[in-house]
Amino acid sequence: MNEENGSNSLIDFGLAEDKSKNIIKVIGVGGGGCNAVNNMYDEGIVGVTFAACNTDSKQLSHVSVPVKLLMGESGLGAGGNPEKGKEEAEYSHEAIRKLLSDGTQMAFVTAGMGGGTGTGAAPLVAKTARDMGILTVGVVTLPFYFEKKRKIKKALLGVMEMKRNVDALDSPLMYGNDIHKAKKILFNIYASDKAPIFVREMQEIDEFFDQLDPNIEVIWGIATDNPLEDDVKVTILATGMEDALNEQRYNGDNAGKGDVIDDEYLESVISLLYKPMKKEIPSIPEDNKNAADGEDEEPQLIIEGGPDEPAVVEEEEKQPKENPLLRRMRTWILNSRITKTLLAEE
Ligand SMILES: Nc1nc2c(ncn2[C@@H]2O[C@H](COP(=O)(O)OP(=O)(O)OP(=O)(O)O)[C@@H](O)[C@H]2O)c(=O)[nH]1
Ligand SMILES: [Mg+2]
Repeated sequence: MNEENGSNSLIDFGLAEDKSKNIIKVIGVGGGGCNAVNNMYDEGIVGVTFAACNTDSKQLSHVSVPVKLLMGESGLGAGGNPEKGKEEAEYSHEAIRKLLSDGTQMAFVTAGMGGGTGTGAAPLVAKTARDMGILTVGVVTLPFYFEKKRKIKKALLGVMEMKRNVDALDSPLMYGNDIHKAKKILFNIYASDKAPIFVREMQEIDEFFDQLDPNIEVIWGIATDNPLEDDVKVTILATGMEDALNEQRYNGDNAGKGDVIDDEYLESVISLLYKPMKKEIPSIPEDNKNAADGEDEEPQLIIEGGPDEPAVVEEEEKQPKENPLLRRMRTWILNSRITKTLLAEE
């Protein structure tokens, strides 16, 4: 019933407000976080509401998400300083609470770690949500390796702070990335009315899930997305994977040191998370081509464009090591008409 339209009748056929759309909110914090929510908003993702929070008024003015919150007073950004980002968020604590007081029951807080706002303010936004009893998930990215270690270390400290303030932190970069070890998967398939999903394609999905932990908990759904036309889009949210940070903490040299986070620890986490992608192709050197197995020989690198005939290398070996989750998905995509995949990171 709608009392606001002045009707006293018992039966009111006026349009009811859809309150369910407020249940899930995706909040972008900082430049990277706001870019992420902006992309989702522009893509027309339905069923969730978006909010963009930043300390940088200029960046915020370019965001098309209608709900925006300028945190802090200056409007000038946090200049790469997480402490400043945190202070600005603390200043706007009440406004953050208000933003979440619209019936939100689940919040995804997303940020690019490594700058000032996302790194410093996102944990506070997450804490505010969780303190309000909202199921809070963090989705963060770490800097690219080319952004260098100083920034990566700053980002890792932010991630650790984030972990303390969310119910299940998720980032494809944060874990060993092995979806085989996932404990829970939230899975949605989008197809157009013109080209709905076929049973045959559902069997492909079966095959994909057959490769995962048999005890995995799967929640899934199908939704219509007509602009996809002949394509299909899949959204996967996988949680419960091995956490490289925790593994290192409990199994590495720092095991038992509690919350001590020193440079050595950060260095060791970086070497775990940023494994170099080597494209080394072992080959038998010309002189030893006929030698039995060449067991004692060091594998040689083939220099591309060299005078020798190229070694015949299995396609599998040529491929650089990459995120197994993405590789799995790609394998799967090749077998079906799914051409677009949206993962938490992409
Ligand atoms: N993939 C991707 N990563 C981004 C993007 N923008 C920022 N990032 C990442 O997020 C990190 C933090 O950058 P920002 O989000 O711009 O920083 P901020 O949180 O706004 O912090 P300040 O500007 O210092 O207040 C960067 O180091 C990048 O690794 C983006 O558009 N795409
Ligand atoms: Mg910024």
